[in-house]
Amino acid sequence: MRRKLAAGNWKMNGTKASLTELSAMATAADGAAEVLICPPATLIALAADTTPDIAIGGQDCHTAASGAHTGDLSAAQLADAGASYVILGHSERRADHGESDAQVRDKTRAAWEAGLTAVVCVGETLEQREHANTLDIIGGQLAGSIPDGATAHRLVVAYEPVWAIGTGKVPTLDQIAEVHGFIRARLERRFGAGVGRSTRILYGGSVKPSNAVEIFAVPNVDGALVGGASLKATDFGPIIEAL
Ligand code: G2H
Repeated sequence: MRRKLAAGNWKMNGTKASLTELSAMATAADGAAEVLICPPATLIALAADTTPDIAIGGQDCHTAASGAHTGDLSAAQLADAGASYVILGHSERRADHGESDAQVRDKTRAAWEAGLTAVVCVGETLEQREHANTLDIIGGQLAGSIPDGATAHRLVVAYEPVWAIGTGKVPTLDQIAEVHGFIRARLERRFGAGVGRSTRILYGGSVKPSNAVEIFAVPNVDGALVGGASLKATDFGPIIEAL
């Protein structure tokens, strides 16, 4: 049985004042679904201290455990601040910082060593979808970004079509079903049926209260990675309740 997960990615948004949203979000959670918020790193410790009912995560980590890497954060530091998850390989990291699949794989390994669950993101661009090689792209990202040794406890996969992120455009339900089914099959093939069937696969990209119910009804959708609509409890609360 896969426990549903509503994950909020605050990206570079939020200040200490934003944390007042968390208690209202916790109210929407009835305990059946898991709620995760990944705030900017400046807020992780405070968020973890103030809201025990919500899991807290980072948005990136370095491949190394410590060292001379100005401005970076290690997975161990995220864990020390109270994080239990970290988002890795988000398309904004891949585009803005040139992150490769191999780097995402090494970061995932570092996250596991620190005891964090990695939310590994994959997704095609519009050009890739229009050239009909979406599944090839996703297959390559999965193979390159996830290290050997995945378990359902330490891995969550997020399918985020790049063209749907922050644009208001959402794939059809059939398109979501096709990619999530493909990801499930790849996880089963590589890690075995037990791990493959119990690993959660999230959909991400312009999830809103108005489309959450129908997206969550798609086979192999175990929750969502939500950006803009995770900043306010008035938006994220109904998404949590739709799970
Ligand atoms: C995709 C998503 C969160 P949004 O990046 O990871 O953002 O919901 O704003 O499209």
